[in-house]
Amino acid sequence: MVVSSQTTLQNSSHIFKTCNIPVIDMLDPQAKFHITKACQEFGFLKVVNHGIPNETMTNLEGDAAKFFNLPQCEKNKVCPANPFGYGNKRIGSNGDVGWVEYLLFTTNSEIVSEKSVSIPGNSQLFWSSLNEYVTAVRNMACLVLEKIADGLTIEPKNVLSRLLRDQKSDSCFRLNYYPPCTELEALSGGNGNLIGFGEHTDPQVISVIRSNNTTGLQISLRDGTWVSVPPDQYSFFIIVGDSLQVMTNGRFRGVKHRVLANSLKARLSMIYFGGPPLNEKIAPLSSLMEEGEESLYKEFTWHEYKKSAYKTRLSDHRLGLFEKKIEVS
Ligand code: GA4
Repeated sequence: MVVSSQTTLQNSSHIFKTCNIPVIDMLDPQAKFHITKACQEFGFLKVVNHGIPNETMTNLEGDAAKFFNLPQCEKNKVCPANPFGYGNKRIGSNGDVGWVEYLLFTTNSEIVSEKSVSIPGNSQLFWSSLNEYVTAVRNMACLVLEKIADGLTIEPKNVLSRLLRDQKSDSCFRLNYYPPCTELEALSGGNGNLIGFGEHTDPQVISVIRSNNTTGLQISLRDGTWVSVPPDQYSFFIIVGDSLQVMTNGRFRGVKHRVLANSLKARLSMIYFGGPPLNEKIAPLSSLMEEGEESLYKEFTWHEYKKSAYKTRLSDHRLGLFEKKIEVS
């Protein structure tokens, strides 16, 4: 495992540290151990040597940029995100706002449904770049999950990846566009930190994020400090979701992350959220539990968790409702 160098990074008027984010070389025979360690310590890691052609990323990036550069009235013709569709500043339906525009799609293990969102113009190229990208990234997410199973020495090897490969996998995909904010100082109330996408954990199993070369993404370390993640358009970042936290009975932690607006450059990110089928029970994997170990969570299905999560605000501690209260005698 390589660790990225420690630097500081200027994000508008505030200086945020960047930390030693684990970098995993997928071709390294030891990758399974490094990934597992990174998921335990950070819930976050960067993947290099992933084998996904750069073209797969840049094609979609180009098509997405074309969409977000359309006149506002054209973008407004796309169905408003509820939750799937085009969104502008409003995130979810519980009052969260951010300096962001987005397209949110639903996807199972095979295809990003064209029915969920109607893209203006001749959208065939858009859909083909999108499906090519999502297929490649899903395969990579499955490989990462298989390495995790291996690293944790649990059987079968596909115990986690099967959730994303299931035909009924309830996954989604999001294109986020953060326009440069020239009024950043004024809008941020003078502290220079305007929220692009507010702090949150992802409810699913695993998320894979790729962005253009613009800063903004930050993760929260276990001690609560926010650190900036230096952008890298050739790599992918893996985020542990709430469901994986539960399946590992808290050995892995869903990482809190957020995006800050940038005053100069637009940020464009693409995120695949790998989720289980709706009827899947989300519970600690029995092959991982030690003798006498009890689940930290109440029993629930992905459908129950998702329903509850979509009623929360971004920064809420969504898993709290499902944690077993420890009795102190
Ligand atoms: C966070 C992860 C994904 O982007 C998402 C988001 C969803 C949305 O944008 O509609 C949510 C958010 C996310 C969690 C809490 C609820 C639902 C916005 C929100 C306030 C698509 C997801 O699955 O959960």
